[in-house]
Amino acid sequence: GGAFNVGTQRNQSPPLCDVDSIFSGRGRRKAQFLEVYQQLKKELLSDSDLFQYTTESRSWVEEMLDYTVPGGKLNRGISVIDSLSLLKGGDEELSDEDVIRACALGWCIEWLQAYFLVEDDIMDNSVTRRGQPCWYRVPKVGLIAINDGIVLRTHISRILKTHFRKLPIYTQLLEIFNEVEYQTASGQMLDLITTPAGEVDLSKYVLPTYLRIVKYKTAYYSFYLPVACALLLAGEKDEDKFEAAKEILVQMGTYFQVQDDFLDCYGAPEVIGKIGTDIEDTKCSWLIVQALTRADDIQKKLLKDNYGKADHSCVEKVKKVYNELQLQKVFEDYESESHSQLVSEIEKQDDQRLQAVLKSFLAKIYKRQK
Ligand code: GPP
Ligand code: MG
Ligand code: MG
Ligand code: MG
Repeated sequence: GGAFNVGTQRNQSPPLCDVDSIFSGRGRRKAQFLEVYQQLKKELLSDSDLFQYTTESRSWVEEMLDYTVPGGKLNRGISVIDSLSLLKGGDEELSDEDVIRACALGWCIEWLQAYFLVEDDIMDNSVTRRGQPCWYRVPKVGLIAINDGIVLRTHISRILKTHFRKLPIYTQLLEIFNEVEYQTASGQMLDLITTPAGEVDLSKYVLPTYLRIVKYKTAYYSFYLPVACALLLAGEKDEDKFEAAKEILVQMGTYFQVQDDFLDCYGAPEVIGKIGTDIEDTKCSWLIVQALTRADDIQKKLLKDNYGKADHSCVEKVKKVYNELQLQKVFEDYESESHSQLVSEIEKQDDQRLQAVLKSFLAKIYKRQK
C-alpha cells in the first residue's frame, strides 16, 4: 500500500490540454486522477504469476487501454473522490491513502464503463465514440474488440485485489461490482430484446418499458456505484443510507439516460463525440416514446414506415416528425421538472453530507451538452 505519490510528481503528469483548468481545483483533481491511471496501467502491465506478457501483447493491451479507458468525461470516476471528500467534510480530511483508494475505485468504474462501451458499440453498430472511431472499427482490431472488452472486465478484479484485498470492505466491493454488472447486463438485454432485428413493433415503446430498460442499463453503474463506493470508503455501515442514496441516484440515472437519448438525435457529434444510431437501431428511446404519445395517425404512419431503417432519408423523416411534435420543448420541460423533483427529494435527506454528495452529482449533469 501507499506505493505511489499523489500530487507531488508533477513531472509525471500526463499531458493536459486545458491549461486554465490545471490551476483550478477541478483541474488539479483531474490531473491527480490521471496520475493514478498511469500507475494502475503500470501495475496491470507487469508480469505476474498469472500471466507473463510478451512485448507484443503488452503493447496491445497498453494501446487498447489508452484508447478505450481515459478519454471520456471521467464524471463517474472522479465522482468517487469528490463524494468521499464531501462525506468526510473536505479535502483536508483526506489522507494520501484515501485519495489513492478513491481514485483506484473511480478507475474501476471507468474500466467497467470502457468494457461496456466497447461491447455496446459493437451491438449498436456505432461509428464513433469520444471523438474517434469505436475501438472495434479500428482496422486491426475488429472483433478482437469482443475479447478486449472481456480483458477490460478482468482488470477490475485485478485492481480490486491489488488495492483492497487487505481491507474489511473488500468483500462488499466485490459484491457490489458483481451485482451492478449483473444489473447492467440485464438492462442491456432488455434494451436489445425490445428491438429484435428486422421487426418494428412500435406498440412496445411505452414509458414503463423505457424506464425499466434505462434503470438497469445505465442508472446503477453510472450513478449508484460511484456513490456506494464512496460510502464504503467513508466507513458507512448504515444500510438505510445506501438505500436512500440508491433511490435518488437511480432517478438521477434515468434523467441522465433521457439526456443521452435526446443528444443522440439533437446533440452535435463534434460535441458529444459520437454519432447517434438510435433511430436506425430501432431503439426504445425516450424520443420515440414521447413521439408516439403525441403523434396523430399520419405522423404515426410516418414513424412506423421509417423508424429502424439505416437509410438517411428515413432517419430524416423520423426527425421531421420529432420536430413537428416539438420534442425539443418537451425535453426542456422534462429537464426542469426532473431537476426540481430531484432537488426536492435530495432536500428530504436528513444527512447534510449525503445531500451535498447528491447535489454535486446532479450539478455535474444538469443541462449537459455532452
Ligand atoms: C448505454 O446505452 C448503456 C450502456 C453503455 C450499457 C452497456 C452494457 C453492456 C453490458 C454492454 P447507449 O447505447 O444509449 O449508450 P451510447 O449512446 O453511449 O452508445
Ligand atoms: Mg446501447
Ligand atoms: Mg450505444
Ligand atoms: Mg445513447
